[in-house]
Amino acid sequence: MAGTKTLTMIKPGAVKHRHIGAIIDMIEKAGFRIAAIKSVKLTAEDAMEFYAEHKERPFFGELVDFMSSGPIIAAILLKENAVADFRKIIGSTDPSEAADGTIRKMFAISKSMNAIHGSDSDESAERESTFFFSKKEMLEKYL
Ligand code: RTP
Ligand code: MG
Repeated sequence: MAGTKTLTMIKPGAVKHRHIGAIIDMIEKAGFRIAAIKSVKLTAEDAMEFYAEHKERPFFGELVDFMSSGPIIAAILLKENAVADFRKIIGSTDPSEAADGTIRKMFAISKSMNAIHGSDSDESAERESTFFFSKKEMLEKYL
């Protein structure tokens, strides 16, 4: 089934401030199923690989430092139209522009430390899921 999967990371700031439970609650209440989930700490090399598309951007160094600064939660989420619907509930990259009730509006500290990631396309969701999870871990029993 196309368009049913997205990959999220609860970023280091939100984990440090103990917002994991509140964020997962919002994700489930929005209709997503958690197909796989783990706590990991990225190395700087991991973060560079994950965000390679941004390597020429001025914020890349800051992004890599932040994403490797502490543990994150990575999860595969399932829902129809998952990529677009998830980006709606996380809100704009910059929390000052994020709509009320979105995860970034509630939990982001700044544009760099913006609480959560969501894949930007079905292709990214596939690549990012494989980055974190083996085939065995990718339970798709809800599909
Ligand atoms: P993400 O990939 O993390 O879900 O975020 P996004 O699609 O909303 O934004 P993207 O353009 O892909 O940027 C990736 C992450 O880089 C950081 N960023 N900092 N300081 C800045 O100007 C800036 N711009 C982007 C954010 O952490 C953003 O989520
Ligand atoms: Mg992005």
